[in-house]
Amino acid sequence: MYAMKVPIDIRPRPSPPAAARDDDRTKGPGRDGTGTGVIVKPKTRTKKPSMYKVLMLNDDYTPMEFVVMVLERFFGKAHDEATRIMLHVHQKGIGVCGVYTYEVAETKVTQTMDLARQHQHPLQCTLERD
Ligand code: TYC
Repeated sequence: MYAMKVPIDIRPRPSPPAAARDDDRTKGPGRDGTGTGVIVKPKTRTKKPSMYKVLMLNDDYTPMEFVVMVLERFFGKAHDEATRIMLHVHQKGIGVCGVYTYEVAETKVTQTMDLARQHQHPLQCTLERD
């Protein structure tokens, strides 16, 4: 009896090529199990958000310049456009400052009402589903 050292390969075996494995490359939409594929248009699950008008109401006391300043500061209007909207509200009683998603519209209403209150102006601003 005698002992003899025999070399053995202890390296990890390489895994089979990805395409030969039975994984999800052969399953699902556009897969037919042959390893060939067709291009499938992905389902688009996008929903347009509801939009909301921010309305401004006329009153007898809020200064015109204050309303113009609010439209410039919170609604991003240029001076001429802000003046046009303010005059429309002054003459018709109500007007649209802009149309936004709910949270943006709500923020603009709050900013406007807070600043008006700080200056003790009765300016009113509200939301309406577009
Ligand atoms: N009517 C106001 C005035 O004569 C001006 C004004 C315009 C007030 C628009 C509010 O939303 C408003 N001073």
